[in-house]
Amino acid sequence: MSGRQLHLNVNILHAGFSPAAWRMDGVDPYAAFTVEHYVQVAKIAERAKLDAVFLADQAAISDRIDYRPITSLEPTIVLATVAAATERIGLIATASTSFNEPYNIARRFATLDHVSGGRIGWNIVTTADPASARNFGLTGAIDHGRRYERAAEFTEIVKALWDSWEDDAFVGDVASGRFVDAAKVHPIEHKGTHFSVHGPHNVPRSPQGHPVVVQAGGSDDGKELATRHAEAVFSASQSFEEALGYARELKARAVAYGRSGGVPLNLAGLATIIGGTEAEAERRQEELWDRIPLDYSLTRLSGVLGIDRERLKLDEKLPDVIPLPPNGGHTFFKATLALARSNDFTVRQLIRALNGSTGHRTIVGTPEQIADDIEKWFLAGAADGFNLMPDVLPTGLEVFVDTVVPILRRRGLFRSEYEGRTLRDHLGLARPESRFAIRPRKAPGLLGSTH
Ligand SMILES: Cc1cc2nc3c(=O)[nH]c(=O)nc-3n(C[C@H](O)[C@H](O)[C@@H](O)COP(=O)(O)O)c2cc1C
Repeated sequence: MSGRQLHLNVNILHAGFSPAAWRMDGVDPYAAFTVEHYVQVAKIAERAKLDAVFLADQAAISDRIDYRPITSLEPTIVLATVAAATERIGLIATASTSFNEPYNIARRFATLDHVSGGRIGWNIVTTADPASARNFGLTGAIDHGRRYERAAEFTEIVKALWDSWEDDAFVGDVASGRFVDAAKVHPIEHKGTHFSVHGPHNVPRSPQGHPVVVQAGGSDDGKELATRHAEAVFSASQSFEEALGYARELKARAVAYGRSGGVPLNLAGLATIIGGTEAEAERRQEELWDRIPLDYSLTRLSGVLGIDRERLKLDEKLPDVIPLPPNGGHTFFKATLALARSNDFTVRQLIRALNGSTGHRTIVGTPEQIADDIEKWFLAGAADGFNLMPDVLPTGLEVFVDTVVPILRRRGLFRSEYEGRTLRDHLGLARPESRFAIRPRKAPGLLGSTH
């Protein structure tokens, strides 16, 4: 294939995006806690030549564990196992910049890049969730601006550490006894507002140079971070117009920042409920809906909107004024509110439109209808690809790859074979050069350093 390519990524949201997924026929309710589940989904994605699988993360029970599975197993460890069981599929793990240290993250992802043969991506999140904050010595969510400021510095350090070994630093000359050319291994000597990291990294430069840097969070602060650092973003827009506006702004900001090549790629969240006919898809949606407790959905909605649950009256509209929660997530807040206001929904109708879940857009329809929608968004530039969230895993993904992907192929939109081996190859992203190789410093390398 040549020209712009559609990218398809699968969000392995435990048993599926629907809160009722774990209760559907044939699903193991415990699947989210077993690594076999993630391996199985990744193999289906690889069979269909999708770009990557992705794991979100939270270091807390931040959902109603009494009602549905949660984000639980640590993503980088799960994906190391998935890497061993697959060959080509990309693997993207979330790691929060608020509750980690840059050196650990640089090391963990570079190691995974070596282990997987260059298939790893890091999804940068800042974590709005107060439950996570309470597990790290805090009483509530960190201030929005401050956590993004920390994220920017954090990411800069991680990338500098990944650069700290030049590509040809390793010598391995048995005859001369020279193992590494130490002049090509550089300290980074970072002293900033949040961190002080001397470096260099203790992991040699990995196959991709940098694991692919992805970012999730579409507030102004989030867009700023993406503009500077991300090669792809996970976005959440409920409407085509909203998505187009977001995509155009993101690309324009990146160009103004001096970046080119269409980055960051915009991977829009897309939840799917598929049926052979429209009626069948709607029946499946009903079947899921019947199994979602309203109590769960109301708690979830009040969390996203940052208002007390008691203020949500099922058969009334949302309160007229709902202020942006100061330290909460902006993207899902705005997408959810826009969905409610533009359709004049009652709370019950809103929860229904969200299929009881997050602020991600859901399509309920036939494979043709879903392919049409994907094509429309892709060709108009509202998305460069999609972060797919099948209703139930693995069955919803199996249906997607067996029915929607062939249509996308027939229309010349999606690859039939992988053209490369790394996640960068799949996403069409260039391999970055080490900043130290591009701009050699006057200071000597590791051995000669006085620091
Ligand atoms: C699509 C999307 C996915 C996200 N995934 C995670 C996640 O897995 N873990 C996490 O801690 N935060 C996640 N976040 C939260 C963001 O990192 C951020 O903390 C929150 O404020 C939302 O970003 P925004 O305010 O820029 O919209 C996600 C946000 C979005 C929009």
